[in-house]
Amino acid sequence: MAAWSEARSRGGVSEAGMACPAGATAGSEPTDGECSAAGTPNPAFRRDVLAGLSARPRAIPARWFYDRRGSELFEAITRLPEYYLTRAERSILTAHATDVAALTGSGCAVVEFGSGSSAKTPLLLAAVAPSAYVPIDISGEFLRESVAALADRFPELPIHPVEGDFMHPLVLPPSVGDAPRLGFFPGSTIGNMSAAAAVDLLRAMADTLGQGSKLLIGIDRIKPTNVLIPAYDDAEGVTAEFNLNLLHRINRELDGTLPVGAFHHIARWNDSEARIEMHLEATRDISFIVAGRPFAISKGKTIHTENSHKYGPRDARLLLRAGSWTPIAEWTDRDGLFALILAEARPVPAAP
Ligand code: SAH
Ligand code: AVI
Repeated sequence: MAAWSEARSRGGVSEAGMACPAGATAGSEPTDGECSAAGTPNPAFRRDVLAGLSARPRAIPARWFYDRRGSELFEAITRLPEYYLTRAERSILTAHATDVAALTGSGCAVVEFGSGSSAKTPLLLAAVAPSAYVPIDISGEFLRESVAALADRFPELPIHPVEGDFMHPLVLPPSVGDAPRLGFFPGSTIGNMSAAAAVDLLRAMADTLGQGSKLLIGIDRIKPTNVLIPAYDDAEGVTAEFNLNLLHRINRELDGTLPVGAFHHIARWNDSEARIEMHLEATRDISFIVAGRPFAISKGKTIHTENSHKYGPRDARLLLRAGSWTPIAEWTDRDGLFALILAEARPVPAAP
């Protein structure tokens, strides 16, 4: 919770419909590249990249994948035959959105964390008939376009997009009012965090949404590596392009000279951590500049760009409980690949 409190004083969110600097909380940082003042690199991106390239092992947080191109590439990934996650979660929502609505009731405000294209969201919105929808995403331009498409489909629904980093504190737009809150965190984006960061985020979500609110969360399950690895290293090379786009983004936004062609996409299963790791491996010794600073990487060394943790059914429920959420219902797809869990923010009884 310390990180959350510290971040709270820094701000970090803005209503996406507004110009970034005007909408942002005082002292907040821009999110995607377009929100930077002309020619000024996003300070948080610059800080994370310089720190990540200086650290050993080298690692850059996965949230920086999502500039406009990164968001488009992720959408292309969701349509790949190997990437079962989106199809599985969509099939669960198709089959069970009415069951979700029976437990949440109608008229709640739906707050979606990492909404991206909001492509699956209509399945939920149509079932729960919400009073408002608050999509939150770091990828500002993509968020605005997704909201425009959704507004065409749900013309009566008040939509309050928030551009920002959901790891930073979030104050819901006042226009959301007092309606009960339903958090929606699909896609297994929770898996992109360490367990500690996931628990902090879940607790922060419970604080933001309030006691008695509900959370519908998608969590990918542990499964054999012959299914997992192709999902993160597809035959067409779209995931490789998604991974390498981070280097293009660094070159574009931070005056980088990274030779992108000298890096190779890697997806590997780390069994003891129960996660897929994505790395960019140097195929030769490389020297380059980022934001005026010199760096070097030897052949065979990597930049760690993403973790995608997978959870067994009990692990997932334990994670939610650790994050202050009590699971109340759970659904899976026909093949048990993916789980959608409905949980409630409840005071935890003092007894063991
Ligand atoms: N929910 C969609 C998209 C998942 S991709 C789906 O299920 O298909 C992950 C999304 O989360 C992207 O749109 C990305 O821009 C957003 N995202 C990742 N890290 C974020 C962060 N720290 N704060 C806000 N949005 C974030
Ligand atoms: C958004 N997130 C849950 C995706 C995942 O599966 O970890 C991002 C992704 N990375 C590679 N492919 C998709």
